[in-house]
Amino acid sequence: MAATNKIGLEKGDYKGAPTTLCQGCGHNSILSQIIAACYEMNMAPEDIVKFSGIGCSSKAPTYMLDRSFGFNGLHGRMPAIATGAMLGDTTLTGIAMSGDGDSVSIGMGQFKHAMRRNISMLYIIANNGTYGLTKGQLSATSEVGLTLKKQATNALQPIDICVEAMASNATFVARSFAGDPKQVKTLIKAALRHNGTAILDIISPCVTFNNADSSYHSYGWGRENKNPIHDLSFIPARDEIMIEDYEEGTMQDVAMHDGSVIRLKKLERDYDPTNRMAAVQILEESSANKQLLTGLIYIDPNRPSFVNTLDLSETPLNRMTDEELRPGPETINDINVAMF
Ligand SMILES: Cc1ncc(C[n+]2csc(CCOP(=O)(O)OP(=O)(O)O)c2C)c(N)n1
Ligand code: SF4
Repeated sequence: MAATNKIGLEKGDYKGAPTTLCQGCGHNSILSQIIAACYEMNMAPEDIVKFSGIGCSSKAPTYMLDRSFGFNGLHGRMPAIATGAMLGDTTLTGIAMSGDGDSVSIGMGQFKHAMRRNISMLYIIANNGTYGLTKGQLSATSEVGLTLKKQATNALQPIDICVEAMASNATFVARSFAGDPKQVKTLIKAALRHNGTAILDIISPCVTFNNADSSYHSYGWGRENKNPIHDLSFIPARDEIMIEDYEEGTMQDVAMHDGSVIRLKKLERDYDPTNRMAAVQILEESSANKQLLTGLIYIDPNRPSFVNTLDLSETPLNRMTDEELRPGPETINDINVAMF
């Protein structure tokens, strides 16, 4: 008999339709880690809502969590749909999957406003430096000098997703590589517990259109240039925090709002992901040194999410009656009078 988690579900209960993405596509490995994280965190699929835009990456949510709710938006417009849904039902956990074309080329405005508002959701950008679905055009994250089949050589500066996230006051900024499933899964788990927008920029190679070893979004380049800033583990609230065999001074714990903890084990350098200036600096340094910096780059677990800022009622809006949602002219009048 297949193993079950604490809510009695098998891993298969978290799967979706069979993938139609190319074999070896990084997006498939990201999907596997989302499925594993939700299973291991004992999340009911019915309490999850998936969001996406347009692209191979945005098709991907079809291939996971088929018992969850799902919205597939217009190209680059997913954050607006997610904003509405996450305000409409505050009991759900949001998982957004987008691409560099979807979020950073056509959808940059929407992407930035989601972070500014701090909409509570895991927001993955499966970053392959190309438009895979439309057969391999250059994207806004393609590096200078990248030459793609049937395309000119890119002469324009790339947009760095994590730098943009920092500039937009995102409260959780991380980068990973689809070829590092352990780190991807740990970051997904932490992001699912974050009370705000958790940006996960995952380099996710497009094996069909952008996987030459010299390309910054390929498996070869990622494996050669990956530079993790720490070893991560995630300890859910209620699980006993085990004392592990780490040397003093080599570890840092960051507490999440629900009591879960992200434990960061120092690798080569001391790095504090709650230090905003350090985050901006390390991103600039890694870009200058042409390194694929991975790990939890920045976190602010204390800033209020959009729902907290708006001070929404305990009862989700989608559970209220028409009378409760439209209080009528007398109530509006009372409110106006009270404001004078
Ligand atoms: C308004 C609009 N413009 C252009 C397109 C064509 N189009 C579809 S997907 C896509 C890019 C997808 O790239 P990305 O988000 O990086 O996803 P990938 O396929 O690489 O995973 C484009 C330009 C569209 N569907 N709608
Ligand atoms: S075309 Fe590229 S991005 Fe699309 S499924 Fe194939 S490998 Fe993945």
